[in-house]
Parts: sequence; structure tokens; C-alpha cells
Amino acid sequence: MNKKILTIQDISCVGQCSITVALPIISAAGIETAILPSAVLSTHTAGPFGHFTFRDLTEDLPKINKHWNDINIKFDAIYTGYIGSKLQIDYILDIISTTLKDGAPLIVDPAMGDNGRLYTGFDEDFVSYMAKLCAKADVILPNLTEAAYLLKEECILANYDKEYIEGLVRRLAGLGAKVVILTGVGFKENELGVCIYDSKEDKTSYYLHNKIGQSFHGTGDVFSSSFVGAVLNGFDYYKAAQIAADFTRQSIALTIEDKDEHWYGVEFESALPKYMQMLGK
Ligand code: PXL
Repeated sequence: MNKKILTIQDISCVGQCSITVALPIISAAGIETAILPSAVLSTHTAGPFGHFTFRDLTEDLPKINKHWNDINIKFDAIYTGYIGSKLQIDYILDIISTTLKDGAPLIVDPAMGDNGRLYTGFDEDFVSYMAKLCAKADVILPNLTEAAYLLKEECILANYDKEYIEGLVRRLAGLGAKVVILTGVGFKENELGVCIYDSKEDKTSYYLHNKIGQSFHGTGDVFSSSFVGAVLNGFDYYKAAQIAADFTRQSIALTIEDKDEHWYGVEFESALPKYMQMLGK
């Protein structure tokens, strides 16, 4: 029987992020992907669209959970991303405690900021709620900006050393998560990758590669979704992070190759066959 996961994040109708990225990628990994939308937006909130509509689905979350509890729905993993409100975090903690199978992983991408700033609509109060969710996670997947906000520290995005990164992942694990996968790490100008920290073994590893020129919106969601798909296929966290980084890099390369201008997302669709190959499918 297929494994079944639940992903909780928004539907940005146009924008190649969140659920429109998670569903195709995790499905391509051969995993049944149930969704719980936190909000419905006309587009994502970052940059080029100008403005956006926002339908907050907070009130629906406990009703949906009640129905699932009545019919005994259980998941083999839960993966959370962009969350619509502080109150949703408490509802999501209930959903986790009633629907996640014993011993099944909770993977939290604390999607709330990038490039040194929180996304529109989030404040430090929201960050402290997100930290509560991170505390329960088996794996968290912050970028450098989210890491600093979670720890209430100054954002340092460049010219740092290994000591800084290894201190950061240890302090993040101190919030409660077992494994921290820090994205957007590079020690040289043309380097980009991830730092993987396993708190049980107090072990830090890196997967770094040559950075391709441009950066695109939505790469964090592409990375997290492909990581989840690999984990559910039995890869360990290090190997899953490696597959996700390679897939994300391939998606960026194909986006740049495409003659059409990609102004709001990354063309991950063309890289899906490569992803399935990496998973041995
Ligand atoms: O990719 C992260 C993300 C998800 N959802 C919404 C966003 C963003 C980033 O800006 O705005 C609505």
C-alpha cells in the first residue's frame, strides 16, 4: 500500500509554491499526498505580483480534523509549510497529535521569510508560535533568515564561517527538533547548499555545490517537498537532503535554460523525471 502523507500549507493559486509544488513532487515520489490548505491566495505574497487576495482557512482546520478523527484517518508523515495564522499553529498541534501515526515523522519547513526579512503578514509573535511547532518536529528545514528569527538573533546572510553555522544548527536543535537541515548555506561566493545536523549524534554534515547565477522564488518549497518525498522512500536524512539539493539545482538550471522569462517561480516540472530517477523509480 502507498504511504500517505499530509501536507499543511497555503494554496497560492498562481506562483509555483506551497501546495502547487508539494503535490506534484511528492506524488511523483509515489506517495499519496493529502492536503490541508492553511489559506487560499491569488498569488504568493513575495515580490512581483504587487498585491494578492488572502482567504484565511483557520476556522476550517478543527472541523476538518474532527471529521478525520471520526473516520480514523492516520498519516505516515506530516509536512508543514506556510501557515496562515498564529491560531493555526495550535490547531496544527492538535492535528498532529490525533492523525500522525506513532513514530511517524513530523517535518516542518518554517516558511516565513527570506533575504533577512519576514514575508508580508508575519511578525515576531508569529515566529514564536512557529518555534513551538518546530519544537515538536523530527526535522526542521529553515533558511538562514528563518533560523535567525526563530532564535531571535541578528540575520547574518554572508561572510560567516563554519563556527557560526554549526552554532546556529545546535541552537536551533535546542528549540526541540531532532534534526536541523539549514538551507542556503555557502562559505564562498559561488557555493550553495545545506548543513545537516543530527542532534542525537551531535553530528554536522554539509552538502555544498557550485551556485548557479540566479536565485528564484519557490526554491525552498521545491527543496522541502523533494526532501519529504525522498524520506518517505526510505532515504536517510543526509541522502534525502542531497537528492533534494540536486533536484532543486537541476530545476534552477532548466529554468535558466528556458527561453521564456520566469518571473515568479522555478520550472521544477521539467526536472521531475530526473527526480524520479534519483529515487530509483
Ligand atoms: O514559498 C514560500 C511561500 C509560500 N506561500 C506564500 C508565500 C511564500 C513566499 O513568499 O508568499 C503565500
